[in-house]
Amino acid sequence: MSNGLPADYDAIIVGGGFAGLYQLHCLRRIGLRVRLLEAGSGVGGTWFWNRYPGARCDVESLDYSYSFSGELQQEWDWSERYATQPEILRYIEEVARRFDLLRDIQFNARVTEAHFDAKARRWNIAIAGGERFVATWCVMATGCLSIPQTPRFPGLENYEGRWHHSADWPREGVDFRGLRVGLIGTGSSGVQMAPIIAKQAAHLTVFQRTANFSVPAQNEALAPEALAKAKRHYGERRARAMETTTGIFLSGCDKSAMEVTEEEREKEFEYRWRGAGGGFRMVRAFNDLLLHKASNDTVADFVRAKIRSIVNDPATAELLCPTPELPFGTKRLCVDSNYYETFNRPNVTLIDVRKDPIVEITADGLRTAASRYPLDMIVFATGFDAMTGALGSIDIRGRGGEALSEKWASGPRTYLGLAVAGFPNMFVLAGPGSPSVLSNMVHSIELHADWVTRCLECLRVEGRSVIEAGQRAEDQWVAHVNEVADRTLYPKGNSWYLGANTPGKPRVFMPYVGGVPAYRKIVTDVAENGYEGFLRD
Ligand code: N01
Repeated sequence: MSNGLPADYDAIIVGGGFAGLYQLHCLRRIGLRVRLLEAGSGVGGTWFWNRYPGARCDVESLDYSYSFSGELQQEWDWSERYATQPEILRYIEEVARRFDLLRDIQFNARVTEAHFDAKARRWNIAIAGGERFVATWCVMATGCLSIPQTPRFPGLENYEGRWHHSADWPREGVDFRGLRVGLIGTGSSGVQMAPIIAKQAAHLTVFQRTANFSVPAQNEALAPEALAKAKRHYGERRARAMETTTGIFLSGCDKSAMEVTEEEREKEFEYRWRGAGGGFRMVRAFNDLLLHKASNDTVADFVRAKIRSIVNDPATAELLCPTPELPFGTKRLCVDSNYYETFNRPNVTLIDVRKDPIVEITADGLRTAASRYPLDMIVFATGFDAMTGALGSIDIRGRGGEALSEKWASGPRTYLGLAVAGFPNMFVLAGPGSPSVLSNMVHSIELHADWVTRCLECLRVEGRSVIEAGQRAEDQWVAHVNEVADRTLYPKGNSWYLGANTPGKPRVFMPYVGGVPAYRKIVTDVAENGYEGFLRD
């Protein structure tokens, strides 16, 4: 803005994680002038911020990686089945370097405002500090889990120890040695962290409000021969993954849990728990675990029996067992390495804060309704304002000044999860209304970024400069997203998929549960039919 005017681009991309980086690469390839604005001081998005001990992906590295470049795919060597945060961050940094992306990225640039000027047909965008940009296209690659949530316990400001949130972890790391550490939250982040903190801290107290299901990752080093073999068949692996509901290469069983004998069921669950590589394979043990309660109960009972067999103290084991009100897998399944075993350590205590809620943070620790817990450090693994939080943190205004936050006051409304009626020329990548967090995010990101790129190319060829989701198409899509979710057990779990973890948030199932192949066909058909449901000018 050296001449006082906003910097002018064809496209602004907000966010420098997996989605934003690939979108930048694609849009540059079709010759657009693009600026990517990133709030952090480096690339990586979620993998930049979530540096807590034990952070690793719950999707296997060979799948949770870009497929667009055969060379990258062949030349990058993953060291473990489930990559750690540092390794994923190194990978993303390598992608930025290899494709020369950094020159178009502005770091420490938190977007605060994006207003559409209908007359000029352009987006006016501002970042914290006041710098302004204008662009024809605005792509929101802001992530689904990028606004951390720290509960507003009274007294936190007077706490004399140190506290950290899992998603805003100090870059220099944290030394737990000799400390009495309190960990609040037992979702994926808490479950990954607890075993590692327990090994270092003098004492770890885990404050659990809801027990969730966790299955072992069965993580292991990827031996060079295994990696070489996987790479020889990478194309096949990707193709098979794309035909699964989640876009992840995992073998599934095509039978109902009710079709087989109890012995066969146990054998299948045991195999997936132990032998087959752990993780989300358990969800694929039968084809109706997330559809029918009776089938779901069988896997829920299996995991509860495992917890009771691992945890020595019966009262602690019971407390770790999810209650029947939470169907297995309806809250995101946790994938762990030695989580339940951690509660057999003499320096670990589990506290039920559902029964005895946290009432305040004191200068020297934490107080529940019935007890006091002196703590040198508190770790919040309390999650995110998921899926809509990042967009909600930007003042986004569409045609006529309508605020996105108002339009979404009763839950997010999109057409295909890609665009919003009333907000022309804005695209959302892998957000609400698309398979997103229920799928291999990297696959869904590539699908969306490719779709947006092709769309902008078509518009250019046709000499158009505006595209907007039609209201009717959006209404029909929202109804479809809800209807498909209601056919499953998902809405029965009080999860962040529903916004249930954020006080005051409307209870709406946000991701599209219809599966990756069905979704890909829908968005491809829409494009091939001349962007059916969109208005173009
Ligand atoms: O957050 P969460 P997360 N008092 O929302 C508790 C991805 N991820 O950061 O269930 C007491 O799941 C809350 O309790 P409750 C993954 O998609 C992936 O762990 O609301 N407790 C819950 O136990 C994941 O699902 C990976 O009753 C409070 C916990 O905090 C998503 O990120 C790793 C509380 C929050 O769990 C989010 O995971 C990490 C309060 N006031 C994350 N408020 C992998 O790839 C909240 N809690 C493996």
